[in-house]
Amino acid sequence: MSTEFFKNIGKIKYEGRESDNPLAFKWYDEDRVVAGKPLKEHMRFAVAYWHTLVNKGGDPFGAPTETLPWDKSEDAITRAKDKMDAAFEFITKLGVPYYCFHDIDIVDEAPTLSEFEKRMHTMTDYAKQKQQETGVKLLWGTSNLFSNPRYMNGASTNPNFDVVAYASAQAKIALDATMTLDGENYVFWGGREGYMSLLNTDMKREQDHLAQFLTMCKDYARKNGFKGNFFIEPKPMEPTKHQYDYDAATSIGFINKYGLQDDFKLNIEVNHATLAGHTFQHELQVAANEGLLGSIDANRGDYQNGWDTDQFPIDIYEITESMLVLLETGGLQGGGINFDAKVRRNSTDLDDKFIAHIAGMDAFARGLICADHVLKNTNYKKLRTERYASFDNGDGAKFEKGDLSLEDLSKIANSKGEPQQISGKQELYEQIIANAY
Ligand code: XUL
Ligand code: CO
Repeated sequence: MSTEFFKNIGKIKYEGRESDNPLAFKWYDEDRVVAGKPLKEHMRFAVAYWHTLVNKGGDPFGAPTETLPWDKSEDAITRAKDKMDAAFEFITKLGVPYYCFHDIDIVDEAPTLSEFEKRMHTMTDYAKQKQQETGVKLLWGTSNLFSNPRYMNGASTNPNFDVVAYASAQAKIALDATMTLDGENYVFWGGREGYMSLLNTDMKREQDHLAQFLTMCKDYARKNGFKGNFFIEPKPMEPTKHQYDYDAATSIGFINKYGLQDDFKLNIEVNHATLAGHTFQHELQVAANEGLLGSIDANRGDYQNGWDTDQFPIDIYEITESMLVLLETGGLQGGGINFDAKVRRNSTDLDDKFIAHIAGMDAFARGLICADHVLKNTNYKKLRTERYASFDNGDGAKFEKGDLSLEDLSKIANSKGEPQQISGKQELYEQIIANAY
């Protein structure tokens, strides 16, 4: 029997909207059917290992604030096993079906690559057993190719080939771990795949190298039977000044340019969208329009400052708009909703981690329920469809089909004269969303 780390917390239950118990769901009734399927199937929630089990609240201005009871042993493997016991206890008590990890979240790096690989084998065996015991599954694995100082000039985009080779070897270990654990997807977030200064950077060469690296990883995993999706996670900056996977549109251009469209989709993160000067819903829509909306990293930024704060999602209005995109475009392809979010540095109780996830899960459930209500019981869809009615027949329909020339349009415009002014009715749409709660 492993140690119980979250001692005063039992299985989190759904108690409904009237409950004032902070350790119960108010909206996330996992079996409630919304838009044709249970909430748990829409959401496929995941716990992010790095924020909830690893992060101790250090920031550039101060030391860690949290003492994690599973982070005590002097021995790397014992410490990793304790951490994994805590992870599976947390995930099963919360009732979340998935988790996500970076290789070095699972176990510390070792002095050599081969020792690290050995550690990873030990820990994937341990994780496999834990998954079998609990039914918890791996939504995605990834490789941390940005924290170690060796990656200060980039990983696969490093100007030094030796670093590129090292990064590739590390990615191979993480791909192996993901496959051993039947991971459903694999993520590439290129934290340092970008530049700090264009002066010392051959951008085209670096982007070619990034594509080469992604292609090799994909080929290796496919050859070894991996059937899941590869996701690129866009972010415009931080830690680099400029990250190559800047936003959804840039990443789609990259995917198409390098012929990766059959295997790669996007993992859209809220705070990355806002850092890029977009809304979350904009990024979802851009990805969905291309058939590439794979997965979500759920969090939120602080809208008064401009960095990646990774706060837990709580903004129902933003989430409702986003869930509208999700419902209208057919949902996530292969992915789920991973809480890439951390409790604040001064939230130091162990139950804060539960409270944060519960509030985030409730916010997403509530947003989805509201979005479903908007689609089913309001004028929202009809209003938007009717805005484009002039293209449904006549010359508008001919234009859409490509049956009119510029001269034809000139004739039409001259005969019709000044177009009628038609209101965009933005406030009406906003009222509909605001009244859905
Ligand atoms: C960093 C970030 C990463 C990725 C995985 O901003 O979002 O945690 O999700 O590497
Ligand atoms: Co993320």
